[in-house]
Amino acid sequence: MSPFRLAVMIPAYNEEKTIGKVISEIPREITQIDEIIVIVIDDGSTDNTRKMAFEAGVDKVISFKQNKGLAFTFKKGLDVALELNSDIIVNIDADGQYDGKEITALIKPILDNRAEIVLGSRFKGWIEYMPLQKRVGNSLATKVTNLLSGLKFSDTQTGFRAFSKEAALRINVMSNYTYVQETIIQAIDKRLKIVEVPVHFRRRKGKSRLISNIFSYSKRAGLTILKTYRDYKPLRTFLLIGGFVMLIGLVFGLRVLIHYLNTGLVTPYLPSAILTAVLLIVGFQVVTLALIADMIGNNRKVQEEILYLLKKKNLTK
Ligand SMILES: Nc1nc2c(ncn2[C@@H]2O[C@H](COP(=O)(O)OP(=O)(O)O)[C@@H](O)[C@H]2O)c(=O)[nH]1
Ligand SMILES: [Mg+2]
Repeated sequence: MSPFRLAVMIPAYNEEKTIGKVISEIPREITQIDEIIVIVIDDGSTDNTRKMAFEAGVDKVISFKQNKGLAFTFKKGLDVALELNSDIIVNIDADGQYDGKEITALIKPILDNRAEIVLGSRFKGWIEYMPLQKRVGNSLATKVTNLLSGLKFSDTQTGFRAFSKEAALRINVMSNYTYVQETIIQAIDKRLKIVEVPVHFRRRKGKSRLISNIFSYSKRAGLTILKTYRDYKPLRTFLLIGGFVMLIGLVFGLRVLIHYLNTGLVTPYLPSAILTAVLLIVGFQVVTLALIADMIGNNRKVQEEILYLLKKKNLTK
């Protein structure tokens, strides 16, 4: 039987100061795991991230020539880990905020066959320091993701996660910017069991690489969340929009109708009547769009299944 392998991937962008410590904290032995490989995906760092990673004993470094974004890097990390025939893949940030020693607890639900994905929850765990802005942003993003996914997580933004091989094969990250919510929404749609494990979150040394401005982050992350929802729930998305437009049309139409029934005249309410007609037509068109979007969605499911089988065949042995 081939050895049971754990890959720990670390996306890093100019993290020379912390990457060494992150790597050194990763356990080199865990019961039930035969082999542990540490992979750094260096996203076009212009400092000594690569060098420091090697000094700390990393097993593999993938370097991009230019910065490609965290989500792209994450996707590449999953692919590389699968190519190395990993059975479990852990993602940990390069800034040292998460503690690699907790990987043992993080992967336990997968080893116990209780989960396909494990989220290291900071909010169920212990937060040394998180600026107010981020606290609010995180809780807001978690609420939105929960609303769209219909489940109740405490921390959907965490960068400390574990994936089974099956989950890694199933998930297709589309965004370039952030993978955190997209992976959760997809996983739920694909019926991959997710559990949360409490983790420690330390104060960040140095400035955030990802979030320079909370508003621009919210905009980009929000757009990614909405697009993912649209892609995975096309029928519901467009029915909601179309239905809403038609409902407003009906509200205006009701006035016209009541007046017409009472007096037999439409003329005093002509603007309302025109508005009603326009809203009903537009709403109806969006409802029709829902049917087409649903067909495209079904197509996507078939394509994702093909991609899964291809990945399984080509990326894993
Ligand atoms: N690959 C890649 N990683 C990034 C990028 N920006 C941030 N990261 C990494 O993503 C992780 C989270 O970023 P961080 O700056 O800690 O974000 P924050 O903790 O949410 O403020 C860290 O390991 C960063 O090195 C990027 O553009 N590309
Ligand atoms: Mg961080």
